[in-house]
Amino acid sequence: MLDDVLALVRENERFFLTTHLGPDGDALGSQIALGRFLQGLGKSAAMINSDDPDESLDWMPGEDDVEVFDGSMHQREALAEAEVVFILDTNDEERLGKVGSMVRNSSATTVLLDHHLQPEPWFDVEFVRDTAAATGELVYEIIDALDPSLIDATVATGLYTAIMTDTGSFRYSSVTPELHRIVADILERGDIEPAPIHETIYDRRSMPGLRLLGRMLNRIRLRYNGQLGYSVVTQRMVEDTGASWDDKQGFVNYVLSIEGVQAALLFSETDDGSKISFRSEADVRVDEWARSFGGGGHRNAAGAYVKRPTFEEVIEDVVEAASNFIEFDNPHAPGPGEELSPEDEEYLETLMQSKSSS
Ligand SMILES: [Mn+2]
Repeated sequence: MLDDVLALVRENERFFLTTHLGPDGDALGSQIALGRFLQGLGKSAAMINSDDPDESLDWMPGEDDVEVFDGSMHQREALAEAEVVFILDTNDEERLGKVGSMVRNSSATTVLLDHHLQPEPWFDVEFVRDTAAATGELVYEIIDALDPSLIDATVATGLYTAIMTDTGSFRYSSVTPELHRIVADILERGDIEPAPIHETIYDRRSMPGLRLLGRMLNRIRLRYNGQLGYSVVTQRMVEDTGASWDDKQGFVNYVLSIEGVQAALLFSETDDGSKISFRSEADVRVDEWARSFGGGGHRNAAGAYVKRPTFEEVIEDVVEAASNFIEFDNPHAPGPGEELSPEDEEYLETLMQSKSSS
């Protein structure tokens, strides 16, 4: 509950903040905003994660205060001395990486600030709302209740980035008039402009990244009468284009943007299996479907990691399972783009490639 969190902030002096592996805009933005706010209250706040954030976030003010866990003495001290540990934007020990078990076993009061479904049971205090647009929204509520005058440009940039990135730039169903009022307050108090933040995050695609996007778009397939779309990023595609794995961020949204598509999947090939991103339109849920493959997440955005011998097998299994979780309209009628078999498409793609390279 919010009140419990407010009391903990008022009554304690030493805080430790951590978030999930591969910190995204919401994870890092929420962490910096809350850490900076606590420091503004005159408290100590160590920000330590198991992993570096995505490169697209290295410009964020306050990012230098966030450390990657390296086992050093001062980091261990920071955790040992902390009275309160905040876990942000994940409710899953494993997703915290190396820091996970240390945090779970620490003598501090552990506080979960999060908007994912089905939290693990080990947190002492939970401030969780799965309808919140972002963890950043919850952090704003804490700050707003304690001392909103401490929202400076750093806090504001963190909160804005958190909310903007987790709402697909304010277009998901989690976006409400109230959220816009919160964002307006953040912009005013921090005296920051939104445009440069959007540009730094979204307009920094690399050429190899765009080529990878092109390859991914070429491989999109539709099923269930055009209501399910899926595509792949193979290790070969990444090597051929010279792209990095980070470049595929947001790719699945292109698949979901196809007219008629209600649910979209992106399969990324890894050394020992497949990483799957699930996305869906507002009234279609994908979280249970992801969970059935050992993953989890939100109603409209979830993920899973499947270790299987062949990539193709994973794709087949997950696509086949779709109809157990989603009610498609007239699923067996052939939809647009379903006339060619994957083999035919593959063959045409090879033809096109040999033409362009000759
Ligand atoms: Mn989030």
